[in-house]
Amino acid sequence: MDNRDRDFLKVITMPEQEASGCQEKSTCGSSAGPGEMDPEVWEKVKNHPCYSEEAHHFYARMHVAVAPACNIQCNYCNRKYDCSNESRPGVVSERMTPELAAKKVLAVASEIHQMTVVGIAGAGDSLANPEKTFKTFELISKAAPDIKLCLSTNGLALPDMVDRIADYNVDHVTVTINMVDPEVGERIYPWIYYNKKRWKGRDASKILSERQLQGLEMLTARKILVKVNSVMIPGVNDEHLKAVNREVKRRGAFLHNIMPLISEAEHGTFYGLTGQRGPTAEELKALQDSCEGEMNMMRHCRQCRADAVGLLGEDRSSEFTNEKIESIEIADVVYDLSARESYRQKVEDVRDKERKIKEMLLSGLASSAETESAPAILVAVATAGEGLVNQHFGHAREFQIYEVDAKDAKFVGHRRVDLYCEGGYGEEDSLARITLALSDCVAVLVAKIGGCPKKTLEEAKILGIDKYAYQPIKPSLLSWFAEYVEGVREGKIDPKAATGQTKIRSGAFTAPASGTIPLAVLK
Ligand code: CLF
Ligand code: SF4
Repeated sequence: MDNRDRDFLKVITMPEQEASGCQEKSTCGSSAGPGEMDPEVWEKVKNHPCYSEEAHHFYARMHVAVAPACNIQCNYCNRKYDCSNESRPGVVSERMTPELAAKKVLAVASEIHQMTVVGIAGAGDSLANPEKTFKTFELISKAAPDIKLCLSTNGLALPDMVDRIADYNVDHVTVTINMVDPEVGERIYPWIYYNKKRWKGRDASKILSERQLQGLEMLTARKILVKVNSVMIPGVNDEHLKAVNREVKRRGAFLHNIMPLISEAEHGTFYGLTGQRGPTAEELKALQDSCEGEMNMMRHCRQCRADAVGLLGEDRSSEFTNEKIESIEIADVVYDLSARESYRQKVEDVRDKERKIKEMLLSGLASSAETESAPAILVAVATAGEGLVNQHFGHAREFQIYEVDAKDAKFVGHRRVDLYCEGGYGEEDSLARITLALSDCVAVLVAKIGGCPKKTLEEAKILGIDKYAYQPIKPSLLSWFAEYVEGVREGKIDPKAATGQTKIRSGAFTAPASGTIPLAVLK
């Protein structure tokens, strides 16, 4: 049991009188729990970190970059880098053979027991490389039968591949759909390669859109869960994504993940070179909010790389490079299925207890009429996982953002930041950037925070709160909301929330990250 397990158990054995909480509105979508979902669907999503917001606190995924080729061109992609439909540009993954990929899966699974899903999300399109993709699935399902298989595709080849996808028991498919109108599409896709021919302009987008929607219908008819990814491109498809949302919902998509365009000139993409900007955090949230009434929205995507390994908020790919995997003797890899199963059982016990504790805490929270009518606020949380406020401010590489009112604390996104505390010393430059990244939040809940960063944050009207250290996130947020409203009423808290159009820093954290993410993103 590591420190995080101990922290969590400390909380779930917390005496009742230490707890606080209020009425939690039942949630839907990727944040739903077992009581709010068809049991068959819950079985499929409960351990999948992308399909369940709750699961992403506990379970990890890994990608194997076995699919180098692509059959379309997106204006936000530079082939030098990974497929940006499901990863971020600017980082090149190591390409691998199906055999090396299967060996890597065994090596990672024997070390990271919470790794439950293997996805193929690049470096090009998984279904433009069907032999490599399906060979990889075949080898993995033989060697590691408890691991769920997942793939991501642009959808052009999808209708021809649905039978094979079903044959390999792939329960989760992501299709990137950025438009349902070829007029919009021709501003996103300069060409596609289909039926041995290169198609351009509106014809290309028409074929692509028809194939994507047909593939989506075929998958949902077979009860394969489909997540639709859409890249939000301001001025090109931002308003149009509401129509996309309606169309994919109508065809049975389970989840819609609207991701921000990442577009930097140094990535050499068409959009990067022509100055097309990505959305701000506020614009992205507003679009996600407006689609939420229509269907389940994913908000915890980290736009990971095509060889990402670990929990969604981390990336341990540097521990499992091709060179390291090649040097491992397969006979030395201990793939202990029962140890993995018993680990998962422990996690499920902890999740179950956590749910009960949350319900107990939430039902004990009283809220006044004043609290009930107070407007929602944004609050940041420093967490290392397991749904707890369990990270020091200075150790956070990202903050989770929750929208909180009297009834609900809803996960609405994350903000990636530079570490404030490097080698025991606070970095002033990092602090300035963190303050900017949290500028629309009124508080940040942390396990611990030093006096200096706390003062700087407070000058920007962001309160540093450490009284909920190692407690479950949602009840802590709801409890603090009541205090906040009270503090404002008594004049102890200045209600003026800091605001601003916060620039998004997207993509997966990569171990030695410095230098790989342009700081200009935050300037
Ligand atoms: Fe990978 Fe995608 Fe499967 Fe997840 S990622 S193939 S569904 S296992 Fe997840 Fe990463 Fe976002 Fe993708 S956080 S980019 S949504
Ligand atoms: Fe690039 Fe992926 Fe688009 Fe292909 S589908 S062009 S790899 S972003």
